[in-house]
Amino acid sequence: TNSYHCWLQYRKLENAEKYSKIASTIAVADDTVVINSAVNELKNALNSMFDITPSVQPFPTNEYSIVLGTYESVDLEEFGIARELFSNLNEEGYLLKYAENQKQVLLIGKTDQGTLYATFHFLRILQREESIDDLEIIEAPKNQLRMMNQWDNIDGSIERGYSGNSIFFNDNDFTNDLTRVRDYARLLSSVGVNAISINNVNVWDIETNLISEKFLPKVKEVADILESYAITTYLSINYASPMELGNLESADPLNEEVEKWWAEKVEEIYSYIPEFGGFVVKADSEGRPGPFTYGRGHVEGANVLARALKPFNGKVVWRCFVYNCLQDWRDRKTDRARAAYDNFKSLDGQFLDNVILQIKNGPMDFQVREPVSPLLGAMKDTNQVLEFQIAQEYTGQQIDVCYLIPQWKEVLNFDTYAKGEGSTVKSIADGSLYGYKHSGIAAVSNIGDDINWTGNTLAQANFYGFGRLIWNPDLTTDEITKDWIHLTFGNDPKVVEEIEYMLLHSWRTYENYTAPLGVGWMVNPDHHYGPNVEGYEYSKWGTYHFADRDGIGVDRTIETGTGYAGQYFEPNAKVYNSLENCPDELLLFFHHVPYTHKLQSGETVIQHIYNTHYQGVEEVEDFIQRWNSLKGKVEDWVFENVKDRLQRQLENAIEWRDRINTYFYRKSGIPDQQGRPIY
Ligand code: BDP
Repeated sequence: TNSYHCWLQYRKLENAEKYSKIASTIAVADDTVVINSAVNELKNALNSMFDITPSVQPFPTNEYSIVLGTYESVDLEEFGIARELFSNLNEEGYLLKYAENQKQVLLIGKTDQGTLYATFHFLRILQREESIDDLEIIEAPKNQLRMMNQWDNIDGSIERGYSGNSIFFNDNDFTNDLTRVRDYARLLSSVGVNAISINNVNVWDIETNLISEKFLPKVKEVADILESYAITTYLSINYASPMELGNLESADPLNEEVEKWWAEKVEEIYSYIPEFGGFVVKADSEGRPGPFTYGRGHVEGANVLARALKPFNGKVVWRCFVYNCLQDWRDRKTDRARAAYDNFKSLDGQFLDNVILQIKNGPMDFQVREPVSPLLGAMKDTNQVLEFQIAQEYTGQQIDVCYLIPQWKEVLNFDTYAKGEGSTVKSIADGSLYGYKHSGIAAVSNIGDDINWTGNTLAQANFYGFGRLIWNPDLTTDEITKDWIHLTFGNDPKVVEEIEYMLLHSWRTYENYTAPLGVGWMVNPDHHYGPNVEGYEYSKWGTYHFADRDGIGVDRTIETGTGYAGQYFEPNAKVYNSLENCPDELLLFFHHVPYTHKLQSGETVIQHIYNTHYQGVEEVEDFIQRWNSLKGKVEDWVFENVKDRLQRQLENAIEWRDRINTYFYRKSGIPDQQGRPIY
């Protein structure tokens, strides 16, 4: 199936003539590994889109050509371009320009990395058959670190993976054939991702050895492939490594032997991989070891690693997903939502400057609807990176279609008011609000070794959209979505219209038939697919909805609740704290209310629950009709793939609807005003 190629299909062009002048020659001004990757990509793409074999020549050449180089290797003055154009661009920026003589298309990076991105951008233009007559585009990424986190285990399984096994690991080793790693690198760099951690954040016994001589040669092989697409490799580490690998008696970050062990370990890693990026660390979280064991905190914990990495320009990505996962549900004052802020806020300014705190977008855990984490923006002297989850753990597991770009846009545009009005999350992530030295956006990957990478082919849109969006958070959802559909499915207007409709409505639809009004959870424990209203209600994870016969919701107000609402800057704190002003979609996240409470929409909570759950199922039925109308217009394999998953989505939605509606009907005793059947 073509689905393997995702948005890099390089379909034959319908109107190839308009570019044919320049498409037969590639003129190359530099010889670097990254530029060679760009040349190869371009060669193969032109071959496939134009059905020609382009000749590759050194620049300069007199031929009509596509020129690949950097602003240092190509004499721009000769093309009437001022070099200063590049002085304001960051290292990853580039220029695309049809030279005035109309003989050369210039793909010019500030560095070779920029050239690679320029090439992928140009290929998008060709595939979408846009005019190049007035081509002049200057681009640079807004975010510095644009990172993918694999949750791959070395046995080949993937934590929260919904599309097969790992492409990196198999049977307690790296996979023999790294072809797919190379193709993955192409997909990543085509959307501008520049860093990756290749193993799960939960590092168990064998994975601990990834930083040992047993595996480092293999890590190097993988890192070389990724590096040839300008992607820096990171590893997740086990905080207890000094004990497990070094036979030390402790992993206390203030112990001198431990400090020395890390310093030597890091030196060893860099002797294999000079371009190594650093460590991703999940410490003192969900049973993983960390500095707490020794009476130390996150600062001491992270800084010992940072000191070791510093001489090599390495970074510590320290995750803030830290909470008490063994809490007593009867203690209503313990609130998991508070945890990240309570753990980290007071540590501002104490981390070394190569430490970056990685913070999930919401305070709980990637639910379909959560408020933005109040920790984002709350530490002005500490580097922060935002974490999204592309893997659809709580959003349909790549069976149900749930396009997350609209959700991420809302997060990025959210105003934290950290430094007054306009302190958006995107301005925190891009480092501009506080002048962070390092910052950016990371996400949990949704790919595996399924032939189409993502299980449901429509889930490719989340991967693509993540890359494009974090390159430039100001792109509109519409632009990103249209690009993905055209590149993946071609230009048939009916196909574009139906798929766009489904994608753009799918997040709301998923929200409609699952947990209502921001309260979250209500999923089956452990695997997290499908409804189970009380699945997490009486357990230790801190994930409750407190539904009883009188009402539902978590009181997180300042006066009578957990006080979580007070973690926000004003006016957000006031808005969330207020029953009247709290947005409907987050009402039950912040307030415990009777079922008859009237929402801002005018509906009661109970009637809203009934309505949205009927509506959610109807919307999935509508998606099915829309998709069925595309039979013969999209590749058969893809048609069947999505059709099959939509059917499973419908079953899932029905089950959710019936369980939720029945549960709340029985609890509240209030019938549906519209008299629809409740089972
Ligand atoms: C949760 C997942 C769990 C991860 C954890 C994390 O259920 O598998 O290990 O997040 O982010 O969403 O560390």
